[in-house]
Amino acid sequence: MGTRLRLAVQKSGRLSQKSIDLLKGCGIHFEMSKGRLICSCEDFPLDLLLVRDDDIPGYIENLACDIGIVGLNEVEEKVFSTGEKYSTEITRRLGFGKCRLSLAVNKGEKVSGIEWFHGKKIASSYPRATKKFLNKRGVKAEIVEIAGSVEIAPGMGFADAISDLVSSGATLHSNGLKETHTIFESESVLIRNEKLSSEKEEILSRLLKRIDGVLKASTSKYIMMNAPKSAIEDIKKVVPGLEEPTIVPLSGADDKVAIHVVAPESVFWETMENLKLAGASSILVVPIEKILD
Ligand code: PRT
Ligand code: ZN
Repeated sequence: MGTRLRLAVQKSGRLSQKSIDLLKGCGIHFEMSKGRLICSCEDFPLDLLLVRDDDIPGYIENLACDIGIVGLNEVEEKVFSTGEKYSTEITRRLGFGKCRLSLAVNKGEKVSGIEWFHGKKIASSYPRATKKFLNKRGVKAEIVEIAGSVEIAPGMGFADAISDLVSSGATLHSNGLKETHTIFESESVLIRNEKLSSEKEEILSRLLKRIDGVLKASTSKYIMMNAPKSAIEDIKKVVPGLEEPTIVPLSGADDKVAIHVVAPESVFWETMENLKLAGASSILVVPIEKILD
């Protein structure tokens, strides 16, 4: 059996399905069965290791796995905030699992600035990243590491503040807390160890080409419309990417053309309305599955 790349993904949790969907979009398929922690791919030299997200940065750092899909928050905490040398790199931002690590306090507290946290007790599952953030700003606080349900700590009188992941803010709100400072923004990322063999580098670069195709396609749309020739210049100004559209003659209508273009941003109703105002008609916006430049 030739060289295979080993990829760690979250076994079950918020990032699992999207990670698998991304691989499927890349044409990579696995036979997944309950209880199995390693799956081999038949149509690509890749093995999948299904693990807890907390363990993924460590696996990559120690070369137990070559690459991994994990929240940037885990990489910040387990690798970048340790103060030690590391050989983990962020290769791609994947755009799903977006959230932020934030400081939060009881709603009634008046927090004028970051100095408020000086001498306070902060509960967090991200003690290193929180400490790094506060130290940089000259704030010394006591950080108490707790694994889960961080948001109940202030209400129980166990801490003055928390630092926790936030996405909609509903959890903070329902626990009587308010966000005061963002420590960092997070999303799922593809990480790699910088020390891979040339055979593995070659497999990774093939995989990255496919991932880029899927990511680019997910943020692009294919737009088709009809328009009078005289409106082409105005239409080009409406959507980025319309500078070089494909223009196709329409049979039986000398003064009209069909315009086709891949637009690098989501096309919303407003854009379509603006295209119409510029003279376009029969506007069709369709999703793109893959792009290979
Ligand atoms: O079992 P395993 O250890 O693998 O999973 P886990 O339970 O540790 O992680 P999981 O599946 O909950 O989350 C995996 C990753 O999803 C995280 O590491 C983040 O990168 C990302 N992510 C995105 C989030 C959230 N959004 C999120 N909102 N992870 C957790 N939350 C929690 C947060 O901790 C808080 O309790 O959701 C609550 C806040 O949500 P809102 O919407 O009320 O603000
Ligand atoms: Zn976890």
